[in-house]
Amino acid sequence: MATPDLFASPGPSPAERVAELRTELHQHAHRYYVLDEPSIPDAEYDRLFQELQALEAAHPELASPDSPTRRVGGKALDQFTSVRHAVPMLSIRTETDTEATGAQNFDTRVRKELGLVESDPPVEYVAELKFDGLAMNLRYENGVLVQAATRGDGEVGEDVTQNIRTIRQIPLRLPKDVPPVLEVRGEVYMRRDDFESLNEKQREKIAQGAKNEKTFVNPRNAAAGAVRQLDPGIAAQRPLSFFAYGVGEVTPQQEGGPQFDTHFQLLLTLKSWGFPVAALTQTAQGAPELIAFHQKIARERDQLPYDIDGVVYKVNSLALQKKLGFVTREPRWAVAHKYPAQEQMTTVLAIDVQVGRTGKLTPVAKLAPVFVGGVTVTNATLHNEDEARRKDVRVGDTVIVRRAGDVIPEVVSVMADKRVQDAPQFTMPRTCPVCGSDAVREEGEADYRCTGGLFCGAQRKEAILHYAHRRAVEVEGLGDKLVEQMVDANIIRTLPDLYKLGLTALAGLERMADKSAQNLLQALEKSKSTTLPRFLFGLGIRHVGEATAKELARHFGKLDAIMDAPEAQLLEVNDVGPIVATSIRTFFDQPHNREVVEQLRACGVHWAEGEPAARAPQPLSGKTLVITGTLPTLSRDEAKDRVEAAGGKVAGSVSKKTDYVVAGAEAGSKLTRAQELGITVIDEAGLLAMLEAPPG
Ligand code: I6G
Repeated sequence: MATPDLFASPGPSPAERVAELRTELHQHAHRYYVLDEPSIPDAEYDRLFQELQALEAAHPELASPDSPTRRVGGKALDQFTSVRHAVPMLSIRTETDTEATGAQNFDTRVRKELGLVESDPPVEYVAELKFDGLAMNLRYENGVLVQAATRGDGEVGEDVTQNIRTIRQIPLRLPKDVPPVLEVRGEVYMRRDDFESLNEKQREKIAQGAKNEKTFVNPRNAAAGAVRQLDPGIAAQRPLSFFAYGVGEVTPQQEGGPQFDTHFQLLLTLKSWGFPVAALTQTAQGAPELIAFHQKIARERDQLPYDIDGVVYKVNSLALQKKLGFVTREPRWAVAHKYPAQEQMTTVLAIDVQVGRTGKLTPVAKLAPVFVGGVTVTNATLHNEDEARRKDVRVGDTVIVRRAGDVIPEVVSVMADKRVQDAPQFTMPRTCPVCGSDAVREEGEADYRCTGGLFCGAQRKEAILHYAHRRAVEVEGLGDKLVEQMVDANIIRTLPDLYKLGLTALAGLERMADKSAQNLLQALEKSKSTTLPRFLFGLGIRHVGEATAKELARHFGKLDAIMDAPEAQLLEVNDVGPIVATSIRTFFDQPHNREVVEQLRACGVHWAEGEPAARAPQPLSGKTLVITGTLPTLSRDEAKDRVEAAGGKVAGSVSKKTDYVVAGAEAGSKLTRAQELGITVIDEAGLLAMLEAPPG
């Protein structure tokens, strides 16, 4: 049984809590609406807001006209001219029950208010999207846009006409038949792709030392920043979009002018006048169709090109809307039905560094579990060192986490004012957390990488697959499924374990028949006899591709010479620049990698070693060949190897620069092209003769 805590403080009284909440909400609202710098996620703001609403409902004596619950939005900024709305810009009630019951509750309320009974037909609604943007009132006089104003507190907004004029989707002039005064209401928002490229540009500016630039935490925040940008020139560079969803003042309706009976007709008319209306808008009969709409959009939400935080249901008949009227400034005929929030607050318990299959190190924030975007999240990627530094996430920090769709959750910002004192800055480790090898970040790259490719547990599968590849040491039949199984079953830990496999170990694997096991063992045996370039390539040294491996083998002749070569000597090799030389040196400086090479040799992997290349020209030095058709004895790969070993290059297509075309059976267009260009065509016998011939 839990012991009561005798020393626990009694907690604030309702009056104290109401005061606390009001102060806190005022501060957050100021940051959100006025400074466009939200400090808490919307969901957290909603939670505090609802707590205040509930307290005020339970204690009417605590009501106050300046409570945040009495306001629709934010206060107008002094920098913009204030605009008193001809018709107040209200907000709609939010249904926070994100399940189907949210839609059901709304329909039940509407039917009750209208005095409908069960046997009455379903109410017709319009179902729309609730964009995550800013509400805007566009005023047209005689068909010309004369003013654009933000919602502000619902009564008074800000005149942002200059900035809104830069939005291409907003018509500046309307067709002739529109009412003389027409206010169109809708949402200004930023598409996700536009948001990404804007932030990319911001990051570049910051990297180049721009002082007053910042990145934006989400598209809504970026859109708000653009709309309330004091310099319209800058606003014009911020890509905004618009969707219309209703009207404000409309006067007077002319004779023969458009008449609407329903909200849907109104939307169609707005569309015909040139306003963008969301294509997903539809009518819905009763609660079942509202629920179906909510579920359909939930499935499509992540693929939409813009953020939405819910859907909106409105009674379609304007006569019924009038009948339903308003309750405390919110229409009874509309509701916003939310989806689970995609941003939430939580704390960072630790920052771990994970190593990927290819050796990439990724810092990951370990989080106190938080329900966000419909799942419980405990990890959020910090991407790389620069991102982690830029966000300055530290252990113990309170952070905003975002999870949208199937995208990996990420930390969007840190609440610096909640930082634990003396929390140390995160630094990337200089050694791999899995195998202890050096972790290096190459010039011009964002990621640190583990250099213990042959030994590192995280890179095991990739290392084995690469070694066994057809163009490396080649172990026939050793594909990714099999490697996956063998590594997961711990039958092989490092490459040399491959050569210690026996029939019994293999027989235990899924779908491994006796015959396949024998074939694999034979293929392994065969792979022991290889060439130095193949072996070198098979080691998976970063930046050492097939061609570089061949150049290295030709230059040094022996593996030990390569393993011990200082960078200066490596730089003497054709095609080897500083990045490649450093990569080779770092790889062989890792004792674990050298051990693996020794063990492979001890297992019998061998090749013919040669002398360091005499600088004398080779038979095909400087020549480019194209191989086409089927050759009688050599495979395409073998022919390519032989040409390259003789100093030649093999190209994929015929051009004026081609010296010879080697044509086999059924050679097609490449042969025709060679004949057109007058290039010498030879057969396999001709090639073999050239390979034997002395250079010249
Ligand atoms: O804030 C809003 C978002 C979307 C709305 C709205 C809407 O319709 C799709 N509709 C109304 C009538 C209001 N606010 C007041």
